[in-house]
Amino acid sequence: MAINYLKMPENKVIITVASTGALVTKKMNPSLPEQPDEIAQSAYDCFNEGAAVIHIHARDKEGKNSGDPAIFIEIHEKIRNKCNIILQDSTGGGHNLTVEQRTGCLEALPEMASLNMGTMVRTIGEGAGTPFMNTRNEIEAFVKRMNQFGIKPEMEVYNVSMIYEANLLIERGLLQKPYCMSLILGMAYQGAQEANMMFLPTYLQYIPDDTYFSALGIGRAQTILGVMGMIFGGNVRVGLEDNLYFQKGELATSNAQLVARMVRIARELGKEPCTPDEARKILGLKHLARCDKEF
Ligand code: KMH
Ligand code: ZN
Repeated sequence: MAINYLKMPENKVIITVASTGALVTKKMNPSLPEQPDEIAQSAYDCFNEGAAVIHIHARDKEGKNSGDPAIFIEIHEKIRNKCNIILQDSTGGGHNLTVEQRTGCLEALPEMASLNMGTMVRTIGEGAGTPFMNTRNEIEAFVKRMNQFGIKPEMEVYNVSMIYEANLLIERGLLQKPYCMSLILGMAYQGAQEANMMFLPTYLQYIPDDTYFSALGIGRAQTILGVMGMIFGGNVRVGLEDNLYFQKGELATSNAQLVARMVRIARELGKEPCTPDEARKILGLKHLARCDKEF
């Protein structure tokens, strides 16, 4: 079988930071940024360490997941006042949001948005036992909405069968090249692929041609999978959304600490982190109103 996914230039890697998430709380790690000022500061610190993309979740004033476009706009503006990191909003939302509410962030015109590629069941947190709904029709509706705005989907693939859903979207002409895909191992959902590192090469055998991938490991798998991802010519996602610890028994002190570690490892592998503008070019992002600031 030919393996034709797109490899990054050998000396480059795009680092995404997932700063906040939907399942984790300040009680679990007091360094988690939840409010717009905190998220913007974290984005800036991560940008300074080498992150090119920030994956954003919004919370209301009480810390509950929110799909309110006004909060996303506030976060975007606060980040844009500090740096030109690529804005990627989450349409995954959280257990308390309807599918409709999860599209709210798209009104805020991020440059990218996550696109979850299948339905699973939550196993932890307040939403344990409830389905994380992403039916085929819903995936299609999300992507059509993104296309209306010129927002690039970052497909979130939690198991090998979800690659088939990506192929369907491509067949229907709903995705533009290059495609972007997070390959996830170890998510705490029933139906998600466990964190066995051998699944990374399996994913890579089957992802569509013309796809750049980002390796996304949960918990302790974050660092190991990130390193493997870079070795296989891919990109990496780190951050407190996916991993609250710096190492066993030691909470991470910030998102920037996790980014800095991945950048150190990347440099040992002969790779420099892409700037946001380099990443925009490689990923073919459209120039949307919210990147209209000179830096
Ligand atoms: N928590 C990640 C494994 C989303 O926000 O849409 C997946 C994620 C999905 O970030
Ligand atoms: Zn997320």
